[in-house]
Amino acid sequence: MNIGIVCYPTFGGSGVLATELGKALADKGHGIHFITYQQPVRLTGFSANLYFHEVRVPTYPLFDFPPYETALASTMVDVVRNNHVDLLHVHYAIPHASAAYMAKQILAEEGIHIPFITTLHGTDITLVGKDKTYAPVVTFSINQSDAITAVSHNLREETLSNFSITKDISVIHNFVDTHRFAKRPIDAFKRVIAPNEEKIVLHASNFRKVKRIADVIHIFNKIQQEIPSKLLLVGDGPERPAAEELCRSLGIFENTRFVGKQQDMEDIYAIADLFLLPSEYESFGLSALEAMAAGTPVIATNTGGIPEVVTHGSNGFLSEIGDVESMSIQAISLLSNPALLEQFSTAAKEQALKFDIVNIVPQYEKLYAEVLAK
Ligand code: GMT
Repeated sequence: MNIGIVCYPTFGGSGVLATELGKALADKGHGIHFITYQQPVRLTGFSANLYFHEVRVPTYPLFDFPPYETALASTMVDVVRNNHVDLLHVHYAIPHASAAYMAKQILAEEGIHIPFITTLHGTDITLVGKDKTYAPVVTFSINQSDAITAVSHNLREETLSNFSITKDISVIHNFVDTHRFAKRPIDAFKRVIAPNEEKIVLHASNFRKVKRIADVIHIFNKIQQEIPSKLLLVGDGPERPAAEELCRSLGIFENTRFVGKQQDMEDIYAIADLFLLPSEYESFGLSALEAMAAGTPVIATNTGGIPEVVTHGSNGFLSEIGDVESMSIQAISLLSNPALLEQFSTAAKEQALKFDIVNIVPQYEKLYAEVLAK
């Protein structure tokens, strides 16, 4: 099959998932055409089956807001016309689903039928999508999709309760390449972060409000009072300056390390003892799954799709949103008990296997075949 994948090219979960899906499909012999405004961050290395088509958005003095959606739809039309693309798979509804609908209508005028699948990832539904500024277009374009998928049962329910959806939504969970993430720790790297063999507590995100970074820091503050430990913070975003300031005001800046956006996440998860994800909401929590694949147990909130990934008391612990006290107690109980930490680490790896790339990617291929057979 030749598939056009539309996604955000950034470090966010939807872009990462879409890129990993495209790479896995290319490895299986499909022709994959990424269509987005810059090379996706995880699209590294060469594959004969992978193509990247940049969406260029010409500026003009009249445009206070350059019309990306129009440029995207036009690029989709061009890529489909010239590359025998069989279907479009758009990740994150806004504005990708409505651009795909527009491209589909334009191509229909030329006698080309191009179905499109929309994968809902989370904030496109739970935060941005249900804002009334966007909701009518989001609802319409989701309903016009030839198939819809959500990354968790929770996100499926959220979508059905917030929008008038007239079609079925299939659940296809996030996935991870467990082989790639089961790496041995690089000792030299570990010593840079924890020179005196301190425990390494990790958080990785886009530092948005929904991630509750202040909770990460307050949890770590309590941990480091009991256990020699370091906090490694990966990623960047609007909440980072406030997070750094909070570390300074709590007097723990020396024990924290903000390393910004990183490519080789498998090396980072490999050196971590514990992963913190105290989010307000996660449709799934791809970062938690990647941590688990590396054998790192997760302390998270009992929200959204996280309970579909993290099992309380087995491979991690789940608490109510904002319950910093419980999350710190659970973290300390794990970090202070090597046998328990090892048990949770083994269970985390086993749980990640359920979401292995080899189990999930065929679900997308099956859906593609069904859509094309219609
Ligand atoms: O906020 C993020 O984590 C980024 C966001 C995105 O759309 O790029 O991630 C969402 O999609 C991921 C992949 O499907 C999910 O694993 C994340 O849980 C989800 N984030 C939220 O729901 C907040």
